[in-house]
Amino acid sequence: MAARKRPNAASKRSTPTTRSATKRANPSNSKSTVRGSRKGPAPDRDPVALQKQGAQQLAADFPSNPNKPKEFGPAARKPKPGKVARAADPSATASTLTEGTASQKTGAAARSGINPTNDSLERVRLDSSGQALTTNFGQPVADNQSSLKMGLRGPALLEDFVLREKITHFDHERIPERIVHARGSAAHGFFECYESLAQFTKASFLAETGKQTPVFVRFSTVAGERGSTDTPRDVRGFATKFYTDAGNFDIVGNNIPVFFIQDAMKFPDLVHALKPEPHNAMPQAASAHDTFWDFVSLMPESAHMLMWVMSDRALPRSFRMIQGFGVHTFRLINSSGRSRFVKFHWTPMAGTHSLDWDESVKIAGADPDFTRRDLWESIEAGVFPEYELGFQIMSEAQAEGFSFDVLDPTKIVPEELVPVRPVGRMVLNRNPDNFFAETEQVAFGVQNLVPGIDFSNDPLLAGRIHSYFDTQLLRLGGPNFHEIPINTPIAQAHNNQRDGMHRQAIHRGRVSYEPNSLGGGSPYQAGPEGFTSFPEPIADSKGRGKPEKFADHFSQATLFWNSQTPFEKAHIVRGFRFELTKVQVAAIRERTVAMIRNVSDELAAAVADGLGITLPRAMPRSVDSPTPEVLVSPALSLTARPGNGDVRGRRVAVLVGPGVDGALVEKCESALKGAGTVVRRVAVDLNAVETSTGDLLEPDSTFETMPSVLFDAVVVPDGTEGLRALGQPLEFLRDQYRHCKPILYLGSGSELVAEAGIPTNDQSDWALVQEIGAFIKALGQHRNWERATDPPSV
Ligand code: HDE
Repeated sequence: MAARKRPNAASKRSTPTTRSATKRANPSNSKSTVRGSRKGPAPDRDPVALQKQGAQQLAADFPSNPNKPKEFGPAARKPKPGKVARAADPSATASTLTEGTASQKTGAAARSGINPTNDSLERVRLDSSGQALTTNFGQPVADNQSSLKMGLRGPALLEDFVLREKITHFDHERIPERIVHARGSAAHGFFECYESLAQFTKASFLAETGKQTPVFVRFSTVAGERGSTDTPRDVRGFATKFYTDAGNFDIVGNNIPVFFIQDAMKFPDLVHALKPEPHNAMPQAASAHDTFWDFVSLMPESAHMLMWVMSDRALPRSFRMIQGFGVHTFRLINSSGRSRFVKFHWTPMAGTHSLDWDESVKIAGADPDFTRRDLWESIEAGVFPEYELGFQIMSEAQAEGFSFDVLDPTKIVPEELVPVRPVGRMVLNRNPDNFFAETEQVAFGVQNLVPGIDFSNDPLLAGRIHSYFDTQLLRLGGPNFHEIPINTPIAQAHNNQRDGMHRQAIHRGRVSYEPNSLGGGSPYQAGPEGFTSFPEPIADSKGRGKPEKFADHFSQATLFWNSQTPFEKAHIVRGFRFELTKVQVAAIRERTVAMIRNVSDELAAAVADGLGITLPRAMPRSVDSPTPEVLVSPALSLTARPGNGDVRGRRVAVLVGPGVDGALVEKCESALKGAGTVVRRVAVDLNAVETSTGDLLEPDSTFETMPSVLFDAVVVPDGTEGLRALGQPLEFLRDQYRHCKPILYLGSGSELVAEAGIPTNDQSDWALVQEIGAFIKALGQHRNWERATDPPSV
């Protein structure tokens, strides 16, 4: 190539001397300049020369790859940090000598060592107040009402780029929904560490007392599609992204501590069996159908999980009231490299509380957004959901001695065997600004680990390490989903990955490989400060199959059953009975009952009775159950975590009709609001009702729009005669009673209650009260489940 010309832009940076310009026209002279030839121009005056000299200096600083010999043999176990050199002049690593040429669009050059895409969400939050409408490319839109036409009655024109942009964007608004956990709701918050856990882990977010880490949490149902109801019988996802200063750490857990299957190989089968049947796409968000029960009854390792799913755990009253579990065993690694096994537990401060099944079904019609609304409204009202994180920490040797395998995700580690140690608390104190940008686009993944935490060899976990990253590639449209603001870490991300769909970062420089010398070695490998996998010694032969201890499918299902209170057992029986009644193929029903005979004869007999079948012989077991360490674990009952009695955010109905005692209503409302509950006056319609003293009382809602199932409790004040003999208030009260909710009746309100068939003389029913203080206390205890009969008496 002939002599090079100095680029115009570069000439704008400085005013070159005629001599240096002439010299640069001659490549051989330029070369000698880099070498520092006395013949060349002064290097500090010539940008091109300076850049070359810088590159030369950087390259010379790396006569060889200093880390290469350390990649082999025992030295490889302890990776060293990469070598870094700094250029004498920053231009040495620049993409272009014109990087300082600023405009309103280009802005200033990159700040050294900074990835601005890792800044807070503030950088992309957008407010259009007071702004004129524009196209996506900023052209002001004069008319947003009509498309461009040839004449007012004429044909629309193809040149209407404003219309086409708007419609095209609209056509592409949807992305594939999550294949499971499609329906969810999320919130921002923070995690606060109680005290340093450095003894167990080098995870930086657990290193200091009081250290706070931002989090984003998404709760979900599993089976239903994105628009499905919030209250099916289902597992709830509880996925937490910790934006730690050492990178993102995700606990992608559930509200149930075990899973249906033991190996990732079976996950697609499980989900195909659970989801709506492929020929007719029914039923939506329900496990009560043939294919699900066909599959699980042929997979007896699901027995333990089925017990949890048939219990009230699968019908939570609120996301604020669920536990969360990492399910798999993970590892904690401390700075000396010592590994211990760990299980993650979230415990809600508000206690674990559930809905009644009949109530769940009715809520699905009355408010399909029930738990989403509850989460949103609680946070808006300043009632911030709070959870405590706890760790069950055990040595590998200790785990080795258990009658079950801690690598088996169908097993818990009973708390009586290894206690849960509280390590911090999480508060959710901010709703997202935009559902799609944040809740829909958030990409959780079990592969998001930080130094100090590592995987165990749980074979279900292994499949998940692959699956979560993989699924985002399709769902979020390519390999740069980590740059979607909700997914970016607050820790700095620097690497040599480049390009791909929708790339946001504009990388500076010409180096996108490692090792390099031209980038001064950066970004360099972190060495001991970086994530290091636990060097677990393994000597075994390759093959498929499962360890022997995985073959016991029933002893922990039995442990769960034996640890339930009588009302919880009754609800589990009802759960199985409901689901299996919906199953059309009798042989599948029988097979399931044969399976759960291995859990408990009492359970199987009650279910068989409800199905009208003779108790079948127990299904053959893969092995005889080992002798378990723990026979009853009170911690497994929902009643073990009643919460702190806080009633904030609970919804209370006050029934009002003509002749009601207005003063009493206001007195009750004031006490209830003082306790932080959400109070609504419910009437036949929205017309003001005339009180006993002739005043007017405005209702907030009606029996039609806000039925009983949308309230946690009801107040029936004196003077409700006007509601007697009306179907809606009576139905309202019957449902309140049937769903075991607290009922406060005052004065002649007792007559309306009695008319609904509610036994007002039942002294043992602590949730049927006649005094506001006792009512608020009962509300804090959630429900009087002991009240229920099967079938319901009211
Ligand atoms: Fe998931 N799971 N899962 N899962 N899972 C997904 O990831 C998968 C499993 C869980 O709010 C998907 O982003 C496989 C156990 C939650 O965004 C997908 C296996 C547990 C969420 C996926 C499992 C979970 C998901 C779908 C067996 C409890 C919602 C979309 C090997 C510990 C996260 C997505 C959110 C979501 C795969 C089993 C919890 C397809 C292959 C066990 C909470 O990647």
